[in-house]
Amino acid sequence: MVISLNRRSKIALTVALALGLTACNDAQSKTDKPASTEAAVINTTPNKAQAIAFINDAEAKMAELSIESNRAEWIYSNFITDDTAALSAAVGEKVSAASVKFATEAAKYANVDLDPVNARKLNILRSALVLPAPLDPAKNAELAQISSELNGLYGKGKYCFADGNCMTQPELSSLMAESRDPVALLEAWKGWREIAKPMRPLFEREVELANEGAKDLGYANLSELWRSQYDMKPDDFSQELDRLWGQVKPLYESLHCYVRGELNKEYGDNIAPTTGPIPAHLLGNMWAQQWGNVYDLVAPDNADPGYDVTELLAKNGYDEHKMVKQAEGFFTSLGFAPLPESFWARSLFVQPKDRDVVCHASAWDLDNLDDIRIKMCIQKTAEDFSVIHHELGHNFYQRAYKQQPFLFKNSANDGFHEAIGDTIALSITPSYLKQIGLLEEVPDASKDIGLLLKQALDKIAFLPFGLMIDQWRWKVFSGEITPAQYNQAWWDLREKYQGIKAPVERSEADFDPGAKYHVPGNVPYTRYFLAHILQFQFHQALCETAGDKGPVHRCSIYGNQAAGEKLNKMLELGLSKPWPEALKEVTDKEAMDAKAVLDYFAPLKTWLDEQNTAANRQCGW
Ligand code: X8Z
Ligand code: ZN
Repeated sequence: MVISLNRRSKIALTVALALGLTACNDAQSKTDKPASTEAAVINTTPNKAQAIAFINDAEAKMAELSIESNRAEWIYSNFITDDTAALSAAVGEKVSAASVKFATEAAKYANVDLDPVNARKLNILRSALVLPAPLDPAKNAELAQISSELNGLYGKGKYCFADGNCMTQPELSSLMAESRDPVALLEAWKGWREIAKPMRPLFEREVELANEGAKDLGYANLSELWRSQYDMKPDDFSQELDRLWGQVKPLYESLHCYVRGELNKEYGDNIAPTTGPIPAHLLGNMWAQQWGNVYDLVAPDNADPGYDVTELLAKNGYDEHKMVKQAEGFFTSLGFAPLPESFWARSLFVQPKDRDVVCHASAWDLDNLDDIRIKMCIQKTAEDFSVIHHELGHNFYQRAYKQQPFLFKNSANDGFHEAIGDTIALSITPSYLKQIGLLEEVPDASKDIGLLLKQALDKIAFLPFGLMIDQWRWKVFSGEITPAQYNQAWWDLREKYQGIKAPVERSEADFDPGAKYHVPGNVPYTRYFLAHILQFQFHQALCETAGDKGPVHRCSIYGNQAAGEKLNKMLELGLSKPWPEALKEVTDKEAMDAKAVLDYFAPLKTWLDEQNTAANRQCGW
């Protein structure tokens, strides 16, 4: 997977060894000196050579361990059984012990004056952990086991309806997307959340152990550690998020107001009232995180573009493989090399009928070189066509930075990794669909509001969701939210940020956060909020590079090699530079800025406000 240091893979071995040798020779010459007062001082105060030797050794060991870990995790996620869970836990324990050992040791060199590359690597060794185990080996083993078990509980999750029909997560998600029957929607919504109840004690213990691990490493708690991974102070990062959210909040509120009003027309006052938070089961998505699936319910009367990508895919005989091939074609049109044969042979595209797999889409880099793959239970829908681009964005990023040393084989910050495929998917415009033969006629400019509304239902609706998950987790980690308040605090934040409420009463017997993959999976979520800002910055800048003169929501960079080159310049940096420098490669700016989001949706914002005023809607909740 692309997720963290604990879940990555092996380095270009030659690079690691070369670095390791240089440092080893250097360190060797120091220790070979006859004992003297000077040598004694060197022994107690670590010097530069010792620090570099440590970094190189740690980097090589982590690189090696990552291959073993990736293989075990790949097999576990593709074949969930008690045995593969045990193997996953065992390797997790090894990786965790090594990364905690190196992170602890790295602290010893904190005051050594190092060159920027090694200083950065040292910092990565110290802080790039998402599930730090306590130093106590028994607790490390316990944490690894809990982590595997939580993943398995999510992957194996099913809900069986009264008629005996059992559904997995992708099947329940399709129902949530397609059904307009509030009773069926409610049952699927409630049913899926049953799978999370048994996670609660495990999650509580996981938090306890990982917090202890974070403290062992010198952080106040796991929240501080997670927020330390953005080339700035943790509290400054929190403020940065507030700033970005402040920029987009008025747009979200206009959208919320409009959608709530339209849902009321469909479902009536009892099910979808015109005031207060929107019931979470009516928005076309299991978590009410993206609302594009209810576009048909809220589409503008005169500005609907008149096509549906799901239908176009079906009409043109697209199966799962063809959908991925088409997405690959976008990347190659920008100048990226095609995916290797092994990608096609080893990826999982279709949900197997005969076994439990983790269906949540992911991209993997098994050997940190060329063995890239995706694992996804693809549905033949517009939504999953986008998700495929998202996943391939990870794979093309991984391949672009494969020449970097292991510790820099990652994105500039985690939001960048999540933004690349989405940036490409923003170029799936009507003219692109025409170019690839899916669409016959490009709708004229009078249909722009429809196009923008569809996009906003996914991208703008997502923003507060992308933010609130870690607002909840950070408070859980810091102890501000206690286990007795897990579910109530979750819904308080859902209401505060999203203006969404549970459709039925919930209690502390429920554990609704566990019904979202990234909570049992321990994947930080703020990355997706950042990605939803960054992708608009990237898209705007790349369209400019491509010389596109039209409105940015009509721009597609398909086939533009200059845009591809610029993008690649940023991607190949990996994590070797602070993220503002990487950002500058594409955007010429060093700050994240939601202005690009506001520019993109400017005509829609005006239209939404007009609609809300005309309908005399009381916005807010
Ligand atoms: O988890 C994902 C990707 C894999 S990194 C499919 N996403 C978030 C989600 O599904 O909740 C992409 C958008 C947000
Ligand atoms: Zn992703």
